[in-house]
This record gives sequence, C-alpha cells and structure tokens, in this order.
Amino acid sequence: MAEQSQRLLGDNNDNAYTSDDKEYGDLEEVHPRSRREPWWRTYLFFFAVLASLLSLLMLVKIGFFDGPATKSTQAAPSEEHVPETTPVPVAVTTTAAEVVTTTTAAASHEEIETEASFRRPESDYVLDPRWDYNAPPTVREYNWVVQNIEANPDGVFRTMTTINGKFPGELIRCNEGDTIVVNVENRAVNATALHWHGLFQNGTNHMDGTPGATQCPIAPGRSFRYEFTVQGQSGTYFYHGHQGAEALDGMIGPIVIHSRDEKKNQLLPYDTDRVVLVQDWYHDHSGGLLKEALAPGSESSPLPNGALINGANVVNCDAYPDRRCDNTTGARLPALDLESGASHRLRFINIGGFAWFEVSLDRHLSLPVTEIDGIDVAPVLEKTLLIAPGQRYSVVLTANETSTPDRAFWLRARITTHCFAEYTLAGQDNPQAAAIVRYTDSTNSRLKIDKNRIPTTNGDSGAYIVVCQDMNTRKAPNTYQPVPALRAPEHADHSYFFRLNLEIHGYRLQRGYLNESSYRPNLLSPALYRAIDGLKSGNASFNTPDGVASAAAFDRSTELVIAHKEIKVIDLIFQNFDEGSHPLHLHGHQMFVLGSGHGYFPGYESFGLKPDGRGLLDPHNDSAIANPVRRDVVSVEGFGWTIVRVVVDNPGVWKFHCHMIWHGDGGMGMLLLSRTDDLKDWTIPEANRALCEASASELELGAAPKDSLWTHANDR
Ligand SMILES: [Cu+2]
Repeated sequence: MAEQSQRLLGDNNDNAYTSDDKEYGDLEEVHPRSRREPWWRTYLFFFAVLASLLSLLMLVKIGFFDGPATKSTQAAPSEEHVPETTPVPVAVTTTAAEVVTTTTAAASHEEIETEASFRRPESDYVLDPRWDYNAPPTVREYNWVVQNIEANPDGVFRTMTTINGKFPGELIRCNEGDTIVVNVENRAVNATALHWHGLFQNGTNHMDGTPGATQCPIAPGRSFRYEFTVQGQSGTYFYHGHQGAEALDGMIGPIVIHSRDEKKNQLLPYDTDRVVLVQDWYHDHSGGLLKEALAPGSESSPLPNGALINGANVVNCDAYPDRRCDNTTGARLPALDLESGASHRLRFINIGGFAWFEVSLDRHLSLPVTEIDGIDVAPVLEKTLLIAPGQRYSVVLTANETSTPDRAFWLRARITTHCFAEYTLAGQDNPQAAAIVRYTDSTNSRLKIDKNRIPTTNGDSGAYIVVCQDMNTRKAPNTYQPVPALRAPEHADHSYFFRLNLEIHGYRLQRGYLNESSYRPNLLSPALYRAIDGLKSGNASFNTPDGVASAAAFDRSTELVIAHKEIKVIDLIFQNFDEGSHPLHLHGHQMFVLGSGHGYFPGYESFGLKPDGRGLLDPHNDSAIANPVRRDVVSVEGFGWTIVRVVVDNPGVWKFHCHMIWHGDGGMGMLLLSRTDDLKDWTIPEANRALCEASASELELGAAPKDSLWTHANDR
C-alpha cells in the first residue's frame, strides 16, 4: 500500500540530486566541444551541399525509372513472394489528397520452410528523406495479420509470432496530429494485444493495448481495430505485443513521430535518419520460458541465447547441435551504409524483453545523444550507450573517421550481463550482436568503396559497463537538458512511496512486488471497464478520495490501483530492495525524473523541495524542477531509489510496470486510475466489449500462468 513520505529514511545528502543550472538554449554552454571545433560546420556544410545535389539526382532517377515517389520504399516485398491466393494489404496510407495502397502477403508455411521470406529489408528502417513534415493531418492505416511462423533470425529456427509473417514489424511513421489505424486479425495460436509504447493515447485509453488494464486480449480468430490520434509528442517509440511475454516472439516494431519543430529541437543537423533496433533473443518460445520463470524455486530469470540488431545476427550452428539451424539463409549480419562526411541520426531502441544493452561503434567514441524516449535533448557526448529495455536514444553520427582505411566499422550491441543476477550466458551463447557500418562515398571515385567489405576493427570503447544505471542519472556536466526546456510543477498534490522487490512467498514462488501487491491482470474484465461501470453506476467504492483505491473495488494484493480525480501532480518514490535494477515503464505519460541514487532515498530536502514535494524550499533554487529529464522508462538501480513527478492528466487506467519482462509478468506492476471525474462519462466501444466475449481459456492463451497452476488454489 502507498504510504506517505514521512516514512522516508535518513538525511544523507551524499546522493543528493544535482542539476546543471545552465539554460538549455545555449548549445555552446552545454556542449563546449562544438565551440572548440568550429571547422566541422564548414565540413558539414560542404557535404550537405553535395548530399543535396545527390538527393536531387536520385529523385530524378527514381521519378524516371520507378514511378511516383509514394510507391517506392515503405513496403517493397518482391513480387515473387506473393502467393496469388492470399494477398493481404498491409500498408494503406490515406490522406485527404490521395490513397496509396501497397500489398504483401501473409507468409505461407511452405515458403518459410524454404527461404527467408520473413526477413524485412534493411531499407525499411531507413527513413525516406522525401517525407512531408507539413502534410495535413493524415490517417495512416495498416492491416496486420498476426501469425506464427518458423524462422531463424540468427540461424536457429524457432516458432515466432509475427505481423504479416515479417520480422521485425514494419515501421509506423507519422507526423504529430496524424491518426493511426491498425486493423489486427489474429491468426496465431495465442491471444494477443498491441501496445503503443510511449504514446499518450489521451482520450483513447481503451486503445492502449494492455490486457487486463485497457482491453481483453484479441483471442485467436478474432480481429480488432486500433485507432488513435498522435498528439503532443514526437520522436522515437515502438509497439509490442503485451499478452504475456509475446514481445519476445517477434511482436515488435518501431514508431517514428515527426514534429513540425523537429529540425529546430534537434540541435545537431543530420542528413539521414534511421531506426536501429537492439534486442535480446531467445531460441525458445516465450510460453515455455514464462512457465519456467514463474515456477516454484525459480529465483533467476531465463537468460537470452543471444542478441539481434534490426532483427538479425549470425550464430555458429555448430554450437547448437540439438537445434535445427541454418545460418546461410535467414541469418545475416545487419549492415548500415552511411554516406561519408554526412551526419546520420540513428534512433536506437532497446526493443527486447529483458537485457540491458551497451551499444558502441568502433572508432567512434564520441556519440552525441540528442533524444531520450521521445524527448529532444541538447547533445551530450557519450562513448557508449547503455539502454534498458523499453528505452530509446538517438545519436547524430558524423561519418568523419578517415583513419580506418576501408571505412568499415563494427557496431556492437552487447548484453550488459551485470544487470542479471547471473553474470554469464550459457556457454554457447554470445552476448553480443554486431552490425557492419560502412561508409559510402557516392561523389568521390577516388574513395570508391567495396560494398561487401567486412570490418576488421577491434572493440575500442574500453571496459564494459557494470553498473546498471540510466544514462540520464549522470551528474554535471553530463546531464541531459530537454529541448525546449520544460519546468516540472513546483508542487506535488500527493507523494507515494513504494518498496520494490522480488520476493519468495508460499510454494517457493518468486514474484515481483510493489509494497504488498503483486500484480495479476484480469484478462476477462479489464480494470478500465470495471472502473467506468462502477463510476457510472454510482458505486461509492470507485468514487473514493485520491490515493490507493478502495479494496472493495480492486483487490489490493493483486491489483494495486492509485486513483485520482481531476488533474493532479503526483510524486512516485521507489525504493529498490532488490539487488538488480528495474526499468519502470509508465504507459501514457512522460515522467519528470527528479532524482535517483544508491542507498536510501535521501529525502526531499536534499534536492531543494519541501517535505512531500510541496514546493521549493528556497524560491531561488529550482534546479530540481527547472528542466528535468522526462522519459517513459526510468530505472531504479539495485538497492537504490528513484523519484519521478507525473502530471496525471490523462483519463484512464495506465499500467506502471517493470519492463524486464520476467519481472513485469511476475507481478512487478500497478495501475494508475486517472481523471475519474471524466471517466464516469465514458462509454467503452462495442468492439472493445466484444473482445471480452471470448472464453476465459481463449483469453488466457499466451498469458502468464496463474499461480494456481502450482498451488492448486483458485485464489489467483
Ligand atoms: Cu525488473
């Protein structure tokens, strides 16, 4: 149960939050490197001109040979993979002015057996520069068939759950203000739901895709239409399946939202833009792993077998004699071709389920980070990136490393094994995926470069990171400054304290806990619908004062709900009693990160706030709230604390959970129920209600097994 912050322990200031007082607006102040190196601007300008000329030439070429620009890059499966019998339209983009339809096919079993038709072309994740940032609000519609396939992203074959038979999922790209429509047809064996990670869904909580919170899962054989408008946010996001651990089976893909002010708020210019997914990879289906993770006596989570970059890697099949493995078709090394001298925005997304990743590029040890979880930030140079599950970082890489003769470099994505309870993967498993980064030079024949070269660079980023802390927790001068600056509210209406833990209770079951609560989704009756029904009918149990919701409305042992009327500002303080870090994700919101550290929460005073967050101690010192980092996945380090401030202005039920999937599915989660004053007037659409008509056994397909599987009790 939530407790007031008087309980907070200690007066130790060692971990006091500190903040750089500098204004974000002066790039030279925040990013002194650019003051020392004025030459690169001239260099960049020169290449920008060249790149523009080249782009013009390419446009002419495409117009001449390939027809209208609108047809070319978004979905370009080769025609030979389209069986005549089952064409399925996948990307229908509708604008006021035009309708563009492209088609591909649901993969048939036969073609999966013979070749890697599941593989998404690299070019799908390179953002087409001809994008219209100023297009009028557009409806972007996708038709997705969820289906199981056998595929070998890294060589080892396994059963996957995919969207339209492809892996990873297609890029959703839109402008702020656009409406996304995704028609999902579930032809897979398990139930499913799609969550749009980081998207606010203000007014459309029932489209958030969270089984047990905002919807019933889409049972096999059923369909559902997601429809929502993207407003008030931009940057890099992703979608993933949210039933059980299905995200580990292939139900993932990137989302890029363009702001009208994108070029202004990204303080480093860039010539190209692309998405780079990193993820842990298991050779077994998530269903079995979930059962293993939650079984009696299991105190450590299933560890991945390896890693993927943009869905690809190559394992040595000899290491897996008991597996069906083929690393000649399907498996491949991902490759990024970057024009020499130009600047390239790389949008890294840790789209995996459990592992933190350290990402580095050989010979490029100053990577300017310019975006965190959808928030533009003034550039901060990093040698490597440390990305927790669910987090995103953009870097703007200038391809100017000329001392490496063949201009080929390894991009490394390494699982940070120190973030696990057990530090090493199984003997045959490799914690690292690598991608080839090749400079290209289309303007200078002297530097004409072989497209097939393999890098020979050695890892040079130094020792691997062993502390699992978010990069934004660094002290000045490496603090991140959001652009434009946004001040957090001075005064919190409520402050809640949570003990975060993995605990072993009866029957030797280890589960995730927030205070006394271990979350279990009610897949048959989502909390949102129960709340709306209760509020509408005048049930007093649902219309309670701000705070922990009534036990009569929600069972606190399995469904901790923090409810608020109207728009409120709340502080959430997490004290981690576990040795491992927990990256916590709040649906539908950006959180102001007021502070974090090791040991016990040092108290509000240590970063200049009155007890319970009720305003500034000294009106002249507002460093804690002047422009804190905002993000939607915030970590609490092992035996450490984190405090976030959240404006709960978004009506609905929002899941808050650890994004390390075994912890989240093991119960480390709770719900925020917001704007109950507004929700009482809501009507849940019939299409949502209809999903709940499926039988319990259908709705629970693919979900975390109930504790009663082992305890033979019916209570959970
Ligand atoms: Cu966790």
